[in-house]
Amino acid sequence: MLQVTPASDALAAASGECAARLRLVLADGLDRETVDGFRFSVVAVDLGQPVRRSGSLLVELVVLDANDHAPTFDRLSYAALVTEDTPPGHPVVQVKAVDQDSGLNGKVRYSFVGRTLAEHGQLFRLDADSGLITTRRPLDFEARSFYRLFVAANDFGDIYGGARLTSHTLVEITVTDVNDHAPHICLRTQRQGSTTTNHSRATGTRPKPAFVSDPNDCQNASSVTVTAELVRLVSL
Ligand SMILES: [Ca+2]
Ligand SMILES: [Ca+2]
Ligand SMILES: [Ca+2]
Repeated sequence: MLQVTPASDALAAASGECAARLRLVLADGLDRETVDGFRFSVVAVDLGQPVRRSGSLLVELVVLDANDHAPTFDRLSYAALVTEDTPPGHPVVQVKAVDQDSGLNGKVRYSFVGRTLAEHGQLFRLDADSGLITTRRPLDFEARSFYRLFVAANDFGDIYGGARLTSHTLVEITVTDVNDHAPHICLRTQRQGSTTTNHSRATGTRPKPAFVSDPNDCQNASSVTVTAELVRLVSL
């Protein structure tokens, strides 16, 4: 990859009267992430007679970094399940991106993209350094059971006056149900035609079949049907 200019023959021809100029030029591109340095010797030989003499120069070349890599997430997207009774501050999922550059060029900082931050930033928190997503507030399956969060990973390439490189990933969070709602019973009396709830039925009235609702998911609300039938039998 490296060559010595001028060539050794030219050096030898010029060495009789004055020092030759030595110039190193790149014959190919460098990649610090592949090879971050070179160490070699340049040897100058005269044409002396009867003995040729030589001198050498040890060259150590350090390849400095350029911000030529964007952070790369270890997955195209992330998915997590979380129960709705998860307490605030509880970890939900952790994203991870790596950047092959060195120093600040390779340091990764995570953030929600603007729209995600505006829509869900009050509910979810993303740690800028670790990529850990936690809850800020209690979740509610009955209010919303699915979230799509768009996360950006930035390096710090702009610190050196260059461009900051960015990658994105998608985090899908599914909130699962817990049985956090008791069935709500509504009784409609014949006499008043009015609605009472739970244990507030008036004495002497004959209720029609009860209407029972449960905002929980089907599985957690399935026992409501049995309960409702019992209420109706007792009432009749
Ligand atoms: Ca980088
Ligand atoms: Ca680099
Ligand atoms: Ca529930």
